Amino acid sequence: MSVEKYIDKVLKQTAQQSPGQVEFYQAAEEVLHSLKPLLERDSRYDKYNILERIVVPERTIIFRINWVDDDGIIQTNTGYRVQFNSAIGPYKGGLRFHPSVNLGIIKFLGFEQIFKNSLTGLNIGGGKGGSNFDPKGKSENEVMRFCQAFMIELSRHIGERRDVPAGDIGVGGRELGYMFGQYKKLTGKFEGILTGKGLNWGGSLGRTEATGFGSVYFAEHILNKYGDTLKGKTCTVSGSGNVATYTIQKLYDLDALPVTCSDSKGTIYHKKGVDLEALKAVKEIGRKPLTEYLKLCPDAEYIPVSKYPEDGHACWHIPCDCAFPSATQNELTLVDAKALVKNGCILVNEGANMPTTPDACSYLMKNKVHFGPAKAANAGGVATSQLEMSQNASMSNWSFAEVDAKLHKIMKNIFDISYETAQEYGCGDNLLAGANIAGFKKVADSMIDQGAV
Ligand code: NDP
Ligand code: 2IT
Repeated sequence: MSVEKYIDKVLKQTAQQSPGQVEFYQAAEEVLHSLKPLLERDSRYDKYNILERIVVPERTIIFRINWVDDDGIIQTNTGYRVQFNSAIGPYKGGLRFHPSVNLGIIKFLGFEQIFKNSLTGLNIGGGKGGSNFDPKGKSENEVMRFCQAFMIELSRHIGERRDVPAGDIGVGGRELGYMFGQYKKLTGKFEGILTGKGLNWGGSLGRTEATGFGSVYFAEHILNKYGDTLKGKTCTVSGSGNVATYTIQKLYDLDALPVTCSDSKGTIYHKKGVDLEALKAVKEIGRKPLTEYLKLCPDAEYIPVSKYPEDGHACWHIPCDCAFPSATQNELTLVDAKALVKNGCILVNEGANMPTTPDACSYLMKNKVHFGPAKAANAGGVATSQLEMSQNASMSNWSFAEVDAKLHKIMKNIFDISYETAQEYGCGDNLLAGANIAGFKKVADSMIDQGAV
C-alpha cells in the first residue's frame, strides 16, 4: 500500500471510530499528512501499525462531577482525562475548563501534546483533560467546590510518575491550588502531581511566564535564521490570558511593539503599545472583560467581536510585522491570513494550540510568511512544567535565571531540530513538517522498542 493510502486509511478509520470529533480529525490530518516523507523512507512505522496505534489514546477517562452552587443547587459537569501516549514518559498536559470542552477538543489537545512534549527533548508523554465547567461568573467558593469535586475523581488516575496535569484555558494558579489541596486531603500525600503550582507549595519560578516567553524566544530564532530580529517589529497578539500576557511582556523585553490583545468579547488596539500593567490589572488580577482596559487607557481602541466580518478576527486585520495567535483553536482563518499577507506580515507564531485553520496555514506558507507551529512555538510551558517536576523530585528550587536559561536552551533546541528535520526530509524551511516529523519519530521509535503494549 502506498504511504498516501496508508495515511488515508488510518484517518478514515479514526473518523469512523470517533464520530463528531472534528478538532481531533483536524489535528490528526495535519500530523499524519506531514509524516509522508518519513514514512516513505522508513517502512517500520507501517509494519508495526504505528499510525493506527498513535491515534488511539491509551486510556480515556470520562466522569461526572457534581458540585453545589451558592444557591444550594446541585450542578453537574463532565470531566475528562485523556491519557494519550506514555511511550517516552508519564502523561503530561494541561486541564481546560471552558463551556466548549468536549471529548473531541480534549483529544485534539492530547494528540498535539504527544509531539510537543517529545520535541522538548524531555521524558514526558502526552495527555490532556478538563471539563465543560465555565469559571466565568462563578464565585470564588463555587470555583473551589468545583475544583474539589473534579479532583475527587481525577485523583484516582494521576501520580508524579503516572500522569501530571497542569493549567490551560480557564485553569491557572487559583484552580490548581484548589485541586492540589483536595488531592492532599484525599491521599494524605504532598506530591508533585500537578505543575503550575504556587511558589510556596512546590511551584517553579518561571512557569507562569514560560509559554509566552518561550513563544517569543521561538519567534526570535526564526527571524535570526533569516538575519532579522524582533527589535522594532510591530506585533499583534490575540488573547489576554496567561500565554498572551507573557508574550506581550517578552516582546517588550526584546524591543518589539505589541499593539493588540483580545478576549472572547473583543479586541484592544493600542497603537502606542499595550499597557502591560493595565492588562494584568484587568485580566490576571481583576478577571474582568477587556472593556475595563479602556477605562485605564482611554486612548486605546476597542473592537467588539460583533463588529467584525464573518470568519474574520479584528486582531489579524490590524497591520503588523509579526502575529502571535495566543487565545484558542481556529482563531486565525483564511480571511485573516489574507489580511495579514496584504498588510505585509512576515511571521505568524502560534502561542495557542492549533490557532490557525489548515487553509489559513497553507495560504501563509504559500505567501512565504514564516510560520512557527504550535507544537514547537508554545512548548516552553510544558517544558518548564517538566523543570518543575525535576525540582519536585530532587526537592530543590532553582532561581528564575536558572529556569529561564534552561527554557532558552530548550526553545533553541526545538527550533534547531524542527528546522534540521525539515531540511533532512526535503521539506525546505517548513517548520510545521519538521516539528511533526521530529516529534513523531522519537515517540514512534520508542513504541517500536517497547513492543505491542
Ligand atoms: P487563559 O484562560 O489564561 O486565556 C485564554 C484567553 O483566550 C482569554 O483571553 C480568553 O478570553 C481567550 N479565549 C478563550 N477562548 C476563546 C474563544 N473561544 N474565543 C475567543 N477568545 C477566547 O488560557 P491560556 O493563555 O493558558 O491559553 C491560551 C492558549 O494557549 C490555549 O490554546 C492553550 O491551549 C494554549 N497553551 C497554553 C499553555 C499554558 O501554559 N497555559 C501552554 C501551551 C499552550 P476570555 O477572557 O474572554 O475568556
Ligand atoms: O498546551 C500545553 O502545553 C499546556 N497547556 C501546558 C501543559 C503542561 O503540562 O504544562
